[in-house]
Amino acid sequence: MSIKIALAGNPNCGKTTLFNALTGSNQFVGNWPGVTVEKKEGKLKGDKEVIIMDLPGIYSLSPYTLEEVVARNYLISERPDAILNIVDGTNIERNLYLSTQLMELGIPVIMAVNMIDVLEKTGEKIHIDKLSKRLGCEVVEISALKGTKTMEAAQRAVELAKRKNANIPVHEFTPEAEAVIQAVEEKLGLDIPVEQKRFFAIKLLEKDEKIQSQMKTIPDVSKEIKQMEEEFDDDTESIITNERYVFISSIINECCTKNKTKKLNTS
Ligand code: BGO
Repeated sequence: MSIKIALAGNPNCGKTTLFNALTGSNQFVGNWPGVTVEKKEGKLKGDKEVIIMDLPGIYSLSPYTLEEVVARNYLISERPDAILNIVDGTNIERNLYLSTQLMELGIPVIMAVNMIDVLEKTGEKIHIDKLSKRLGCEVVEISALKGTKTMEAAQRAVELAKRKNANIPVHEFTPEAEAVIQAVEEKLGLDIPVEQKRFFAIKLLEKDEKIQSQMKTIPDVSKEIKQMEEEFDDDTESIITNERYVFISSIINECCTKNKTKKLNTS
């Protein structure tokens, strides 16, 4: 049986460079069914049993762009064995917004922090042990361009896929938000496996109507939405976005340090 690893990340994070490095000429390019979004998959160099699926570059798992919908429908319905989440280390705060969402899907995630060659030059440091602990997932530093640790990242994704252990999201929003998410989770039907409940509960709270096509039973969560909007005096989508950014900024404060003395030498 082959192992499927999905490559997910923001546009410009180096995903194509990594995909090419991992698959070489073993690539198949087509379109996602019904849409003109490019679909690329390839076999991992040296291990033909491992399929790398290159998802479209996206900033979020929201329903606003074709790319986001294609990527999340694939992740939800096809359920790859693991997600290799590539993040641009020079822009990590923005990239983690997607990462926190990927980790709610109940699929094992490993994070590859890319552009490490640039960080070495600027003197910025990402403390990957701390980052790994805060996110509850393995983290590896890579340079897709230079080929540094790219194969190691893929091998670790394969090992993770074989272990089949989904990450348990360690991040928590404020207790008030968590209580509402919990209440929605309890209303979800048996068609939603336990490890995916957080993802679907948050999507329902965000009033994401497109997600309903992925669910057999759709609970009425209008009471929970009203409660949350009254408590936070905002709309639920903005509340959840804000909760994510608060969590991400606490991670950045703890895990990233800038070196003010070193400057990027562009020559
Ligand atoms: C150009 N290190 C460095 N330094 N650059 C990297 C790395 C890395 O580890 N990984 C990727 N890049 P994509 P998406 C470019 O194309 O893979 C660079 O969108 C240029 N092009 O080389 O395309 C990579 O698939 C002219 O840069 O990302 C590429 O996720 C001048 O990041 C860019 C400078 O990589 C995006 C860069 C004509």
